[in-house]
Amino acid sequence: RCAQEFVLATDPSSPVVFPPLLLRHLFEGLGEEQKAKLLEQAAELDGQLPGGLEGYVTNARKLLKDSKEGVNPYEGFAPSVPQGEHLKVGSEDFERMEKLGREALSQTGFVLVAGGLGERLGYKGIKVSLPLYDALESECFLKLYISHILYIQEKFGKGKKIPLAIMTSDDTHAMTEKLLQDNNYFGMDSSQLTIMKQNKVPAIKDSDGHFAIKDGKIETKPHGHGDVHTLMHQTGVAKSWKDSGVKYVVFFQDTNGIIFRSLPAVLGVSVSNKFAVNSVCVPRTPGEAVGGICRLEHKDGRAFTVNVEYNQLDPLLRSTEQFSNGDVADAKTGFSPFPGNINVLVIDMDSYHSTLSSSGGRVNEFVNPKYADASKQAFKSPTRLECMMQDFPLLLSTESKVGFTTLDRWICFSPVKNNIQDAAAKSEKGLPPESAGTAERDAMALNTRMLQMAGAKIPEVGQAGTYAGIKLDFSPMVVLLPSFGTSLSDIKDRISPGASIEITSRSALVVEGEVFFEGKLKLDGALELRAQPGSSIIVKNLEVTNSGWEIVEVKQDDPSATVTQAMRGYKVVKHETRSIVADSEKKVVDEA
Ligand code: UGB
Repeated sequence: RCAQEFVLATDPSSPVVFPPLLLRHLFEGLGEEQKAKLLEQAAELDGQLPGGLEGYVTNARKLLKDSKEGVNPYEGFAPSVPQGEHLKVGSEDFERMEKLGREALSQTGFVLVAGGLGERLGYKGIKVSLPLYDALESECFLKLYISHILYIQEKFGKGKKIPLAIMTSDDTHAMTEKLLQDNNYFGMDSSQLTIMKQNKVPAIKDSDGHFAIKDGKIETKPHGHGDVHTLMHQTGVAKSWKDSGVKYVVFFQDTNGIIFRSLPAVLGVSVSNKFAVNSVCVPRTPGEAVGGICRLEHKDGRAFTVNVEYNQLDPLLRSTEQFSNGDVADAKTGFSPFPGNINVLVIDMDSYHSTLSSSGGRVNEFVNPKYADASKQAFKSPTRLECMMQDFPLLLSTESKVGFTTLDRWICFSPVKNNIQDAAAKSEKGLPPESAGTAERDAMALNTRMLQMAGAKIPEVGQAGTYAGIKLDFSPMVVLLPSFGTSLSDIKDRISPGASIEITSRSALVVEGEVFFEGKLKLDGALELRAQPGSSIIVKNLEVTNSGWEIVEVKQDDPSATVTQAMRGYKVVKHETRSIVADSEKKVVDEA
């Protein structure tokens, strides 16, 4: 059938045989050489797609038909608010979960999904190369994540290397490899790191599932973060991690710089509840671009707990009697009743591995075409099938326990997703701006609160201003680098019960490595305490007063502003800094 209907387009002796009708339209008007090139590309795509080109097109046609006919993917399902764990940072429960989680860290592997180009952010480089803090340019997201893993390995790894897998894409692969190589893998042993590249999938130009052509080739587009599960299976990473004793796999996103702070507690929740999948959630502002976790129950008895993506939540709720107002706030809390999914998943390895083996890790695909007109035949621009990593629970057997952990937003979620103009518009509407500036502000506020909860006297309010339309109330500029500690318990371990730490609102403090506060610290200005690997600093008595650091507005057209300063609308100017560094020794600071 293939030979008859399709090979007419190419050299009959070609060993490449494709399903009929898939590509024939692409060959119209092409010369033999162009046809051969196109076929070569098609053969490559055919090999890359788990179900081949035929599987891809078959699913695309079905999904496009459903989309054209307005089929509701949740037809027959009633949504309700699911039960889950709610943890208050600093509560007894939180402490208990952190303790449990710390014990499980040596059996954990981490997976970073970093294939997204970040079109909403409009940054040319890879997002993981961005600095979280303006004052510390070298502390890019990737370095922060790896430093947290190395800290965890050192303290809780029980001599084991903790593995990290990074999913890249054609858009990010070369730049990610270069960033790692140029920086010597940020201190990580390359043997514990795996990079898995996701492939793009054919773009589709109309409701019949015809592929789009660009520059003589089949146009391709990203397939979504759901590819991570297929890759964990295909590359054998999941199996080799399981064989080496990994019991929990943590998936996280590219620009959520604070996420590691909450992971030990979240892991504890997975351990204590024996969750197959545990999604980290935050109270969700209605209308914000995070999915909502819903319990979906069908009349026929099917029921599951899963993320409903932000563009689908409102129509789903409106189609019901109970939530007929759509995606609106609960009057009592001011938040959506549905927990907001921040796409951090902790998956139990046994469930993960067995589900990958039975499903190949292929999560549900969906399509979201923007139609050119009411006939719903052609699209404004080519679309493609996509998939999401948070749909993994749909592959699990029904008896698996799927849960979630809702945490205060400040301890787990502040990504960099939007360019400064869009962020300002979101801020205006009361939605989280999710910009470079808000991520930095939130990271410093988190560090400040952690010090406070560990016993320091430090106000939560520092400098405030409006930068490129975004109002930012900063805390003191506190940076606790991962080598100083990850979780709240880690930070508490650094401060002796008898220590007295007083920091003023205009102060800046950077702490790196094995630093211990045993006596008095009084800070009114800027101080850096940096203990390099193999050294330590013990603060017994220290008083610092200087002119410190200042947050200064940067105009969008200021030619002297760096790209990352323009993204924030401000920069940190360092007037004066007291710096105490230990290179290889134990340094006791006692300036009484
Ligand atoms: N990513 C890939 O690795 N490959 C891809 O093909 C695409 C993305 P976005 P979005 O945190 O607030 C998600 O684009 O649309 C990586 C959830 O679906 O930032 O904001 C990419 O590099 C949503 O429910 O996702 O939506 C990045 O690390 C909510 O949780 C990650 O995937 C939302 O994130 C997310 O990519 C959120």
